[in-house]
Amino acid sequence: MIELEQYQDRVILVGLCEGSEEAELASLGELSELAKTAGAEVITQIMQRRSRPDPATYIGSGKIDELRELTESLSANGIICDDELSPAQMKNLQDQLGCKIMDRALLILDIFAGRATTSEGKIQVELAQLKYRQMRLIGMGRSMSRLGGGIGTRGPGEKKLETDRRLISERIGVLNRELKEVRKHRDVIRKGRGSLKTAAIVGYTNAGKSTLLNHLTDADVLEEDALFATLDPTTRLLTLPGGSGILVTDTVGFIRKLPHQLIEAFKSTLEEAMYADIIIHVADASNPNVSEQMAVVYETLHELNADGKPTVTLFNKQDRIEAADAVHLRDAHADYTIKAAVLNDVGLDRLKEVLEEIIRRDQILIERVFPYNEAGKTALIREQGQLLEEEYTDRGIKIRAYVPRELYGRL
Ligand SMILES: Nc1nc2c(ncn2[C@@H]2O[C@H](COP(=O)(O)OP(=O)(O)OP(=O)(O)O)[C@@H](O)[C@H]2O)c(=O)[nH]1
Ligand SMILES: [Mg+2]
Repeated sequence: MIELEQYQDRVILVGLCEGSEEAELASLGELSELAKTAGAEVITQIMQRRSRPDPATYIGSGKIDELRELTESLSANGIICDDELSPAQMKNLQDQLGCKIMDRALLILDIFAGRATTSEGKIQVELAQLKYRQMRLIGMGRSMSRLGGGIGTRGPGEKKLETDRRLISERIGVLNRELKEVRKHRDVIRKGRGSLKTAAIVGYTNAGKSTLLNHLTDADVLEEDALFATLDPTTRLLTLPGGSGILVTDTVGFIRKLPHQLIEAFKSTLEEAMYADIIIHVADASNPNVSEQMAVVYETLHELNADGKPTVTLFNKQDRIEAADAVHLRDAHADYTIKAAVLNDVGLDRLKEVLEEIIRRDQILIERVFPYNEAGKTALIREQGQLLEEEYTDRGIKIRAYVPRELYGRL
């Protein structure tokens, strides 16, 4: 039997330091995690201070010489830039360095491709990959078929790596139509939920979103110390202490510089956040960059038109930090903030209370006696509202309950 040697990217990371050095180092640290997740070996990283990327080559010419020497002496076979490269930048770097040039967007797409399991997830990733490739056909086509493996060659679209523009746009058309069907289907499901309130769990990748859904309900979603463990949304019914129900959805995590092709393609998944009544934002308080990560989450929500909803922020993983470090955490976007360690069920009771409070804002308290021939109405209240008291008297059923505004009208 012939064993094919596994191709591995041995890469050098390249970042631009436009603002603070600390921020760029954090960003490069994350890029390194992404690269490892995608199966590459990170050999070293370099950083150049510039106010903005060189439009032709991303980094300056002196840095390119330095990089060429490094690549040779360390026998690296790839470069990963921390920002999305334009097709021209990619081509020029490729010509001048003679090795495989990748960027952050390509890495993230590659990881998503490896993680997609449902047909919806696969369609979305393939679409995002094709759009990314379509833009860069000139720069990447030949080199990718020559290298024949590693990052950028994985995923649902792998077999269709032909560099034919026409084929790619035809395929994009097909995928777009498939996605439209998926969206329609999701729409129907959403409408079928009736007047039940919905909450979307959002947050930076690896913050603990899936762990939260699992500990609130018995969802059994994969939780893992890895970037982008979850791609497909999972929705479960959570019954709050007062008896009312709320649908909670766990979904894909955010990251800085998330490729716009992905956001575009993942709209049908991310719509769960767009249509939710309440946002539950999980932040990893033990991460030194938590403030920046939270900012990224709000920017992405804004891009999705999902901002401005009642928001609860969980400062998660409190078990990992000293109490003194936690005092400084603030979230101006949130209506409520809760210190939590969802892995140990800390903060969950408070979260449920808060969710109840938010739902109640939209509800009206009624106290009334319903004659026995109107028992159907009391059933509706039990289903959609929050029953506080129920008493069977000779005049009928005496009820004290919170009911949704729409239901109040019908009573
Ligand atoms: N120490 C500690 N670890 C936690 C806590 N909550 C979650 N984790 C861990 O954090 C890691 C990521 O958790 P997930 O629930 O998979 O995170 P996620 O936000 O769903 O991540 P993605 O799906 O990748 O975006 C796992 O290893 C969890 O066990 C916590 O309260 N304390
Ligand atoms: Mg998850």
